[in-house]
Amino acid sequence: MTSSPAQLFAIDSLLTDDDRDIATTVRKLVDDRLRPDIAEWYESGSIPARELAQEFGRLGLLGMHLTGYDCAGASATAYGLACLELEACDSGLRSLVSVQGSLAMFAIWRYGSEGHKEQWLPDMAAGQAIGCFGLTEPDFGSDPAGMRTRATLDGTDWILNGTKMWITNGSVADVAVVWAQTDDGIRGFVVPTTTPGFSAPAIKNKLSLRASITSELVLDGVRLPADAMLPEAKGLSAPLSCLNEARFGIVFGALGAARDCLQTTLDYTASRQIFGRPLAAYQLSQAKLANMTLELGKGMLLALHLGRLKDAGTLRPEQVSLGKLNNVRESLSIARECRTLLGAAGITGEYPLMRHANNLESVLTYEGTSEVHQLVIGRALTGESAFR
Ligand code: TGC
Ligand code: FAD
Repeated sequence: MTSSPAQLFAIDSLLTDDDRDIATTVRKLVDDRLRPDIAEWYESGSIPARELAQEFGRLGLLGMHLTGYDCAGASATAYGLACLELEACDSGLRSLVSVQGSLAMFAIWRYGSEGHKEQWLPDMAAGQAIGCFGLTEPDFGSDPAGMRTRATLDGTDWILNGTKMWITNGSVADVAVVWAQTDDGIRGFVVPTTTPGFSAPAIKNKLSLRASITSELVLDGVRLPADAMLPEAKGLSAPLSCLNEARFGIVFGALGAARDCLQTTLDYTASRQIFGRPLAAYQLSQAKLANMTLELGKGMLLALHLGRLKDAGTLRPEQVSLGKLNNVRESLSIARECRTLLGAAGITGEYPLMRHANNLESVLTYEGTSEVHQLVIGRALTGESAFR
């Protein structure tokens, strides 16, 4: 008799019935609807984003941890588990859901006016409207405080000028949450993407996260009414608080990619005959499998702990950094180690290992690079800020 990594850690015993039901439902969607097509989407570098958003919306996955405005109001842990199941298929699919729910919808839900919420949130929850979140600029990624995009007043209208870079969902978005400097510090704006002066050229030639749309946002004299500004978002802490939400989803999500790699490798090594015996029967293979199982299980315990803290309302940003740093780093390491066990077969698109590993390179970088999270943790430990 064999045990899966999750069974060895008795992960199921830590989940509520609701958590388990949500994970099972998303896993079924992944197996029935997404897994059959993902290799093709990745290879062609295109996804049916609108169709997928509507499908995710029907399941209540968009803004699923938010309340009201047709959002599902699920627990943070359930949201994390949904991210994990989606990322077990591909990080790009989890990205679509993260950016929609944790970044664009959360920004409007937390900082928007009642009008913004009513206009956008129900359609976004249903996947009828797609959102993106423009914080990063070509010269300001880790250091968004330096952003150059500027909003100036012309009478009561706002005029936005600038460029945002690496923006997930940009080219398919109906609404962009754009962060800009004003005379009053950094503020957020709700920008319908049909506004004259707004364009979102897609970024091509990505070798990572190919099943995800990444774009530039060009704001060339975009004129917006006074009420386009998010009234409650004042200063950099507003966009950074949105990042906490998306980073939390990644803490779980990355483990989905790792689980898929490890399961693929357990199956492969059981059937691959080498020197007359299954590859799984060699001590070196088992040492790798045991080490990877330990890291996956420890990552899962950490994710569930952070999920319970978030549900209790006590989760701190530096604790999210602990989870993002550890779980993405270890998942990437698992994906690479699994690749070695498949030998040459591991480099093909027949197996998901290189796809996950390539995707996790982006996940390691976006939502705060590993180095940024080390510095956040370092600051919490020492009281010394080493960013500048
Ligand atoms: P700092 O002085 O530390 O903070 C400025 C103000 O913000 C507050 N704050 C936070 N608030 C909420 N949550 C957090 N995590 C916060 N971190 C800081 C802070 O208390 C302060 O408030 P106040 O009231 O005193 O003004 O700011 P800093 O300029 O020194 O920067 C700190 C640093 C480097 C940690 C921050 O800039 C950072 O996190 N940089 C990384 C940028 C990043 O992660 N960008 C992600 C863009 S979105 C994305 O990648 C989407 S990918 C999505 C996908 O496809 O899945
Ligand atoms: P840089 O900030 O230039 O960093 C380069 C290197 O310097 C990194 O290794 C970094 O860790 C290191 N470094 C930075 N600061 C320090 C320091 N103080 N000390 C030591 N080392 C340091 N952004 C959005 O706003 N919205 C999105 O939807 C979005 N989606 C993305 C999708 C993809 C596929 C990718 C790849 C990125 C996306 N991003 C998005 C941008 C992402 O958040 C940035 O790439 C990330 O914040 C890092 O910024 P950068 O690429 O400019 O790297």
